[in-house]
Amino acid sequence: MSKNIDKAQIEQGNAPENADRRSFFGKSAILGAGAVAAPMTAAMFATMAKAKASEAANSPVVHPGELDEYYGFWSGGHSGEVRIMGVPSMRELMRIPVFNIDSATGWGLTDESKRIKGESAHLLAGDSHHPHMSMTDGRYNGKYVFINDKANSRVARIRCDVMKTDKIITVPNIQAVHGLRVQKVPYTKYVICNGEFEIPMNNDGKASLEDVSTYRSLFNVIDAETMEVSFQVMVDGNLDNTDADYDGKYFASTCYNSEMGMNLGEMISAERDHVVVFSLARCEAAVKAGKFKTYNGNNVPVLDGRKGSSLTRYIPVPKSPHGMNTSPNGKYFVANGKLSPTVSIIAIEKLDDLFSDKIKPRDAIVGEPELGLGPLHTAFDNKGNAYTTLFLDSQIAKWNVEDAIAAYGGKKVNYLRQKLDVHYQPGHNHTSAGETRDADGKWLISLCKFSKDRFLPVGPLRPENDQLIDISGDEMKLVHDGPTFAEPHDCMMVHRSKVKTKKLWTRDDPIFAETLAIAKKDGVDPMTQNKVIRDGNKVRVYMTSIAPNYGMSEFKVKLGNEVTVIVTNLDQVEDVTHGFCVTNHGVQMEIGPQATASITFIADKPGVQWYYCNWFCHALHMEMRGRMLVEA
Ligand code: RUQ
Ligand code: CUA
Repeated sequence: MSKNIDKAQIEQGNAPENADRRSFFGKSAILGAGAVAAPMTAAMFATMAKAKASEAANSPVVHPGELDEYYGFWSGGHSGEVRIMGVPSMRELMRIPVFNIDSATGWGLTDESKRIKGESAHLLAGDSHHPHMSMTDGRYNGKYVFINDKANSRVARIRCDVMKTDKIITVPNIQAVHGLRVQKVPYTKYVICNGEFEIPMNNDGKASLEDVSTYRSLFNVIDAETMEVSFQVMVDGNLDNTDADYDGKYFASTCYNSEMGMNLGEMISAERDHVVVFSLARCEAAVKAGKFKTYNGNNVPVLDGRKGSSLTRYIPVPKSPHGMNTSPNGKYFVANGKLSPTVSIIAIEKLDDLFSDKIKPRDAIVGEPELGLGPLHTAFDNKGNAYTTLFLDSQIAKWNVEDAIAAYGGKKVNYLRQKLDVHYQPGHNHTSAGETRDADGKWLISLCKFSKDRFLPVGPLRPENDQLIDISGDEMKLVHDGPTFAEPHDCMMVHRSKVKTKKLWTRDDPIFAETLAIAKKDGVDPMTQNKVIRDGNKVRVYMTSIAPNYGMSEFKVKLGNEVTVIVTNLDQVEDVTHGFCVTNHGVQMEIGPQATASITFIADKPGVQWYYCNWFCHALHMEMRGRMLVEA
C-alpha cells in the first residue's frame, strides 16, 4: 500500500481499520487463533476530525466511515427493546433486548439474562416506553439508561459501559408503569415513574371489585442503584407522564381521568384534570417518620398523597393532559393538553409558595399558550424555544416560552414561531440533550406514529416514521425520514463525549459473576479448563472458545439430563463475538470477547446433536462446531 493511498483512505475514515480487519481474518485463519489486536487509532482520529467538521455545519450527512455526534436511545415500544441510533445519520447502531426475547444474544434464554429478569423471566413480551439516562447535576452522566415496561409494570436498567440490561424489577401495588424520568439534581438517586391504571388497594380479589372508590394510581420512586422501590405515593386520578426539576426538590406528573371513570365517556366528562406536584423532602420525611401503609403483602411504603395531603399539590389544568416536560433552564414544568389545544406552563419558582399555601394552585400557572390540536409532548432548545408535537394536526409547533408567558400576562405578542408538517401524527419529540442543562438546539426528532405514503408499501402493517429536524437556524427544517419498527414512543439524544463503552468484557463483570461462582463451586477455572461436571441428573459443560474452535468438540450426556453449557470466550480481539447454538433445541446465545455465558436446557432428543457457533467470527466459522452425544 503506498503512502498516498494510505492518506486518502485515512481521510475516508475507515480503510485502515478494514485493512487490519482483513489481515486479522487472514492471519488467524492460518494460525487458527485470533490473538491479534486491532489498532485503529489513526482512523479514529481522522474520523473524529471529520465528524467535528460536520458538527460545526450541523449537517445531517455522515459519510461512510464517519461517526455520529450523538448516541440516540430509542424505545422499541411493544417490541420490548431499546435501540441505539446514531444521530444525525439515523443509522441503527445496536439493539438492546430488555423486556423481549432475543435469539441473537440469547436474551431471555441464557441463565444470566433469566437471573436479571428474575421473577418475570417467564414473560416473553413487553412494551417499552421511555428511555432516560442517569444524570449528575442536570447533565447526562453516561452510566445508566432506565426504561419502563408498561405492559408488565416493570422498570429496567441498562448499563451503558456494555449496553446490556443489568436489572429488571416488577413494581408492586400498581398496574402499567407509564411515564418514567430520573431525578436530575444533584444526581439520579431516584428513578421516578407513574403507575397508570388504577386498581383496588389491596388488589387481592377479596374486597368489592365494583367499588371504584377503592381504586388507586401510585407514583413510584425507585432507588437507581439498588433498583428497589423506595416508596410510592397514592394520588387522585390516573397518573400519566412525569418529570423532575433542576433543584432536586419537586417531581410533577400529569393526571387524566380525575373522575375515576371506568370507560371512555366517564374518563373525559370533567372539564379539568390536574398536574400533581410531589415534594421529595416531605415524602422522604414521611417515610422516615413511618407515616405510610403497606399493601398486598409486600413492605413497600405507600404514602397518602391524595388531595389535601401535605406531600402533594394538585394544579388544575384542561382535561386529559399528557406529556410533562421540564425546561432545561430549570424554570418551568410544561404540561401538554392533548384534548385541549394548549399547554400549561407551571413556574417552578412558585412551588415553594404553593406548598406553604401562600398561593392557590392555579397561581402557579404562568402561561397557557394555544398551539394547535392534540399537543402531546414538548422539547426545548437552548434559546428559550419550545417544540410541541400536535398529534391531530400532524405538526410541530415552535413557540417561545417567555413570549407565551408575556401573552398570558396580557401583552400583545406572538409566541408562535413556526409550524412544521410532520408525517404523520407525532407522539413524543426530543431535542439533542434537551432534557438536560446541555440542551444545544441542534436536532429535533419527531416520532411519528404513522408513515402511510412516506415509504415503499410493505403490506397492511407499516413502519413508524422517525423524522430528523434541523433546529439550529431560525426555521425548523425536516432533513430525514427514518422508518422504524414498532414503536419508538420516546427517545433521548446524548452527546457521544458522555458515553464510554468497553471494547471487551472484563472478567470481574457482575453480569456473569454468579455463573463464575457456580464454576468455582465446581472447581473449574473457565478460562483454562474444559470440563464436564455430572451432578445427578444435571450436567454442567464448561468450554472455552477461541476463533475458530470450541475447547470441546464433543461431550456426552444422557437422555433427559438438564444440561448447562457454560462458554468462556478467550478471544481478546475487539468485535470477535462467538455464539453457541444447539440444533433443534431452541438454544442460542452470544458470548462477547472475554465474557462467560451459560444456557440451560433439557437434552430431550437422543443421538448426535450438533452445536455450532452462530456469530460470524472467523474464516473457519462454519467449522466451529461440535457434537453433543445423547445416550438413550
Ligand atoms: S407516551 S407518545 Cu406519549 Cu408513553 Cu407514548
Ligand atoms: Cu465462533 Cu463463529
